[in-house]
This record gives sequence, structure tokens and C-alpha cells, in this order.
Amino acid sequence: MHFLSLLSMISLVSAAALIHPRQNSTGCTNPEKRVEFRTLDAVAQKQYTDAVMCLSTKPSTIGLNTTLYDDFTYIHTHLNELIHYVAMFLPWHRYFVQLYHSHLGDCGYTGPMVYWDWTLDAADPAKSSIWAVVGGNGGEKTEKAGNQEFSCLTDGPFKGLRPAYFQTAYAPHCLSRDFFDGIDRPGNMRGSAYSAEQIQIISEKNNYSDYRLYLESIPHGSIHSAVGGEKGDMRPSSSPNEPLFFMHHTQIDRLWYLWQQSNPELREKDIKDQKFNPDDGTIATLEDIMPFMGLAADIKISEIMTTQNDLLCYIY
Ligand SMILES: *[C@@H]1O[C@H](CO)[C@@H](O)[C@H](O)[C@H]1NC(C)=O
Ligand SMILES: *[C@@H]1O[C@H](CO)[C@@H](O)[C@H](O)[C@H]1NC(C)=O
Ligand SMILES: *[C@@H]1O[C@H](CO)[C@@H](O)[C@H](O)[C@H]1NC(C)=O
Ligand SMILES: [Cu+2]
Repeated sequence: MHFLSLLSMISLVSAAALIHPRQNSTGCTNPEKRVEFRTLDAVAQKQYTDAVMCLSTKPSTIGLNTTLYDDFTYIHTHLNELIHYVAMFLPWHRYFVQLYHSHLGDCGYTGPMVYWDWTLDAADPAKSSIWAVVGGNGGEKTEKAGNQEFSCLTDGPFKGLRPAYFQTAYAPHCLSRDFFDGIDRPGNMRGSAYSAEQIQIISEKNNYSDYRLYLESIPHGSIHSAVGGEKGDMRPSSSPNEPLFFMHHTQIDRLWYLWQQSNPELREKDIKDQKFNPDDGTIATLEDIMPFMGLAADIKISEIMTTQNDLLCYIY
């Protein structure tokens, strides 16, 4: 009995070490403040977009024949069912953005991670000032890859990008956007789903399960479908093809952070939500392991319930 429990303790300890070997950490004493992309000056914005382009010149770190840029898409699209409409949605994307920022750093970007605060644009999204910086809507020129048609970007720093995947298929194509509200192009781009008023309503949800569900389905989902439309990269599971994906998810992370900050005692521990989609009644726990398919070691949800710890060191 004694022997057995000692043995299981040892194996627990070594399993933990395997899951995430790390240095003796000094923790996070000087957190970096993340900022809205448009508050950076033109030089810093260009350093960011240049670093994004640089990812597409680096080899895969997970053994694919495509680039580091495509690693993010590949992992996201293969994990699609595990990381959406479940408890893991917010913590998984929190760490995914962190890994992206860290690779941008290796590509020369020295600034903080940036977010796109689309509440500022919700009144008329198609006229947002963000498009002047990241390029605008796709144009008339389309391209087919697999069975999908893509509306290629016509301007901006990402015009030349050619992502390698569509959903899980190898299907190199032009980076594309298709502003669409489901009825008109561009229409209102579903702005009311991500207005300041809508975000205020969602922020009043008082448990994680409700908060995650509303945040994911309404503003998060609407931005994906309104920017991606039918012929754009932002909509499908391969949406990390679209550089805006990361600024969008940083904004989602920011909203979760603000919600957590308003009651940290409870909300930095609350992950009580369905573990599987469709819901089979199983509830997630802080001990659940989140997979990253070799981009980084897998981690437990508990490791990133705050943004100031061994793995993360930022505030908003
Ligand atoms: C390692 O961590 C322990 C406990 O936090 C701390 O007391 C010690 O000073 C650290 N050692 C180094 C070399 O940082
Ligand atoms: C890369 O791998 C895919 C399969 O994932 C294959 O279809 C494609 O031809 C390969 N490309 C090159 C350049 O080897
Ligand atoms: C969250 O709150 C909603 C509304 O009050 C409630 O219906 C639901 O059961 C709660 N969920 C959990 C997991 O506590
Ligand atoms: Cu996602």
C-alpha cells in the first residue's frame, strides 16, 4: 500500500516533468502590457507585419513540408473539434496566441502582442481604420484550390501570402477575405454582435460556462464569419491563415482577462464547463491537458488561468 502510493507519487512527478520541463522560474515580475494594434506607430506596425511575413519563410517546427506560418493553421484545424464549444476554448487560444507572439519575436518583432478591438468598429466595420493597416477586403480576382474558391487580397502587407492549407487539406492559395453579413456584401458585417453594448451584456454572465458560450458564439463567431464570408480564410477551421485571427483572439483573451479581473478569486479557478462537444455531461477540470501537437509542450489548463505565471507574463 505504502509502496504503491509512493510509486504513483513518483510517476506523477515525472509525468509532470515530462509534460512541461522548465527552468527554475523566477515567475513574472514585469508583465508586458498588450495594446490595440492601431495605437502602435507606423514603424512598430510594420515591424509586426514584417514578422508575420517572416514566419512564412521559416521551416515547419513540427515536421511538415510547409512553413512555420502554416504550423499554426495545421494545428488549429486538426484540433478543431477539441478546442471549440468546450471549456478549453479560452485557455487553449490564450496559449496559442502566446506561442505566436513568441515566434514573432524570433522574427524580429520586439513589441507587445496586439489586439484588434472591434467594438471600436462595430458601427461600420467595412469602413474600419484597421483595413488601412492590414489590407482590405478581397477583390474580384479569385482562385480555386481543392473545391474552394478564394477571393484574393488586393492590397496591404499580407497580399503576397500563400497559406498552404484549407481546412485539413493541403491546398495552397492566395490569402483571401470576403466581407459578408450573410445577406449583403459587405453588409453590416454583423456589427451588432460585437458592439460595446453587446460585450457589456456578455460581461455580466456570472459563470464561466455561460460567459465562454456567449463570447464564443456571438462576437467571436461573428467576426470569423463576417470577415471570412464564403470565399475568405477567416471563416473555416483553417482561420489562422488570416493574420487578423491572432489580433482577434488577443481581443477575445483580453475580454476574458477583464472578466476574470472583476472577480479573480473565483474566476481564475472557474473552468466549470462542458469538456466535449457535443455535450455528454462531462465537466472539464483544471487538470485537463491541452494539446499543442509539438509546437510546444502540452500544458494543463491550470497553468494559464492567469496571465502572470511561469508561462505567461502580460496584462492588458
Ligand atoms: C528556485 O526556486 C526556489 C523556490 O521558488 C527558490 O527559493 C530558489 O532561489 C530558486 N533558485 C534559483 C537558482 O533561481
Ligand atoms: C507536401 O505534403 C503534402 C501532403 O501533406 C503533399 O500533397 C505535397 O505534394 C507536398 N509538397 C511538397 C512540395 O513536397
Ligand atoms: C451558469 O449560470 C446559468 C445562468 O444563471 C445557469 O443556468 C447555469 O446552470 C450555470 N452553469 C454552471 C456550470 O454553473
Ligand atoms: Cu479557434
